[in-house]
Amino acid sequence: MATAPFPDGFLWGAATAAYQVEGAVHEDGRGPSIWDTFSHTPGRTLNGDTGDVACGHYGRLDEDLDLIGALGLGAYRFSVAWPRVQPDGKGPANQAGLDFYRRLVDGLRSRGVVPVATLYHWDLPQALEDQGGWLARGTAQRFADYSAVVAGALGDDVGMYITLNEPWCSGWLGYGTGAHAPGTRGVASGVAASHHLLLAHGAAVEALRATTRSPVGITLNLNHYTPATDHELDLRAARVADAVLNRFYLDPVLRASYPEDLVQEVGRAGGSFEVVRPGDLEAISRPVDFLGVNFYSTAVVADMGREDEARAAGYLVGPVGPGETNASFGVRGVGRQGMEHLSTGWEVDPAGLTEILVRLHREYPRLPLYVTENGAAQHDYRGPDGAVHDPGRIAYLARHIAAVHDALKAGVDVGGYFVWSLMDNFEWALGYSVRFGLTWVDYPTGERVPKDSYHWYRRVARSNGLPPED
Ligand code: IFM
Repeated sequence: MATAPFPDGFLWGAATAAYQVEGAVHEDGRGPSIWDTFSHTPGRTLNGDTGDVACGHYGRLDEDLDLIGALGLGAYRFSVAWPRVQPDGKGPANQAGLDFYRRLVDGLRSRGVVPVATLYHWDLPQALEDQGGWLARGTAQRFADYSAVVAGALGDDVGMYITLNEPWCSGWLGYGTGAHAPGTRGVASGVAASHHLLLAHGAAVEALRATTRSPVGITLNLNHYTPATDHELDLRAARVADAVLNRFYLDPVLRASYPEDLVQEVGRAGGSFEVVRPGDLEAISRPVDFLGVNFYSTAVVADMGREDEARAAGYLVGPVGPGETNASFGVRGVGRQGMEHLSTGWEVDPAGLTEILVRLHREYPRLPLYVTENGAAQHDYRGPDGAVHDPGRIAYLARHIAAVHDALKAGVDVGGYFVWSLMDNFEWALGYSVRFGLTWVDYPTGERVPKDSYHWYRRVARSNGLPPED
């Protein structure tokens, strides 16, 4: 019996993404992606790590399916690698690539697990990048064509389709700050790439509707922003951060508009929304069936010119948290003393997840929500007993699952929760330096070792809620 039972049918899942786990980058006709190029460019990833081998998931599919099956999950979220399906980003499908995902989907179904497919988790075919990538408007239609190819092959056997994962990351980190592939910098390019990604989402929704009856949605990474002080500049920083990270993506998809304050801030920062053409917002806002929310940490922000005041008020001033410091917009992320932090430096505060879910329910009503990622990077190690004891991750997950339960009690429609990640994997610019997995991956050998959190999460899934001692 769970202490906090969840509604019947609540989906307990775990997530991964193609470039982070598959490896086999040259096998069976896969073409290069922007992350192959980026990770092989000196200085772009920590220790020069690449996804060439990653977890070797491509070659260990059966073993990983058993790992998922034994976990007793209701759903498994994976991403399809565009360059495996269309090596050049367009044209006829590479059958071997589609076959791999067919085996994955069938293997999940035969174990009673609902496949949830993300169509774009950042691995744009390099051939498309060579023609402008997400700065080129035409890439949106390429994405819709590719989405139709995938849905044509996998159809309704995929239980839910997610068009994009975290367009803020692929648009803003990829083409704004340059921290992610392809490493382009500039406010104008960050805005153009984000807009074209959103156009791609809208075009893919239309293509998917014509191909499958399965629900279609999008996943956004969202943060709850708190101003460091009630000084008007810090209040402004929190509003701007919210506009740039949250409403930039929420509003066009769900309200067919870009927020007015975002348009002004982008103008002040030297960019513009000139790429937006008549009809674009209608196309972007084609109705979706659900919204995926990725949540890891909360963020306290200050005005960039008020760092000394923030320090004097007792805050830790440094690069804390995902995406809070946004120099182009004068926003500085600060840390609260005494808070727990993940090994990425991100501040742990599960109340922020409840806040986000309740806010979405209030401001964008009648939209089913799924927590499509939530997880903890920890300093894991394999003990002398060969096991991985990760009480910190269990505590983090338990607190965030309780936060989802609080949102349900407040009347929010949350249909599922997915742990990031099923297994340790390639963490983008941070390479293999951080581990988020329920399963330890021994990178030199590829061996999988379920951590304590894996066994704990199996009990959560089985009892449909937190086990009594949590
Ligand atoms: O690993 C990433 C994932 O690819 C996207 N969401 C956040 C995770 C942890 O940083």
